Amino acid sequence: MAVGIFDSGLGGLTVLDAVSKRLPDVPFVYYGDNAHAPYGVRDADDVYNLTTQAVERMWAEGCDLVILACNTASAAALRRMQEGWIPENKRVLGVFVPLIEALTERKWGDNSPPREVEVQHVALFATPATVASRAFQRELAFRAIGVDVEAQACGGVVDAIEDGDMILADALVRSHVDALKRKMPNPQAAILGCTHYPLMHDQFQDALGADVKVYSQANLVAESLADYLTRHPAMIGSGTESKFLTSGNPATVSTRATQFLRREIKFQAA
Ligand code: DGN
Repeated sequence: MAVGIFDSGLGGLTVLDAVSKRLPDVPFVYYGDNAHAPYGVRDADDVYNLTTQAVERMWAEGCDLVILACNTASAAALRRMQEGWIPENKRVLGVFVPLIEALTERKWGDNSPPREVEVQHVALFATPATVASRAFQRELAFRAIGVDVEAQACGGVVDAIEDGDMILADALVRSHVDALKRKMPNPQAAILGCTHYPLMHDQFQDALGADVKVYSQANLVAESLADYLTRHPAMIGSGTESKFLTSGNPATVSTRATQFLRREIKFQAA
């Protein structure tokens, strides 16, 4: 048994990296659905079906707790899964709530009514599917009032990063930030709502300007998971080593993952 980390492909490795640093003694099973990536351009039903299949695969590995590290899956599938699909003894958590709790300065599980918060103008950068879902705005509305969110679908950035073309990724980030600023000239905070964007954190910060607070997910998810496991220690599991599974070709995915994370990662067939 171990904690499961799911992503459509490689991007969730940014989350895996942060949680492994924060929780070095916890074994993880990472599952990348590389055969069906990217999810960011798929419709909501498709993302839901792929995500539920992947979560069932992780349950078969003994992962009673699964983190959907993928924003697109969290946005398009998580609420629907939580409405009766998940059995009593399992948990599936997403990546939006830790981010929104940080933005709204709430503690984990604070279910008090929505209230006014300090930030009023928030820029959201995410994949087209995440932006179309409006899941971020919906989750935010449960916790805060009076926040104006302007979303920018950042087409092309995930592919450029996965192709290792950082010059193109940089140019795309700058053009998406320019497009956002035409709609919202003075955001106070920016949310990087995609697993890949922490790798472009400095470029987003540079294009947005130093006075915009940029929220990146990986570390916030790691803190939130550490807090959750303190309260639910049985979910930690008893395995010893982390394991990496992929629905794609293990050799190809291992090579790309090693480049992506700049440390050796060896995937097995799921
Ligand atoms: N993992 C996806 C996300 O966080 O939205 C990005 C990759 C993709 O499937 N487009």
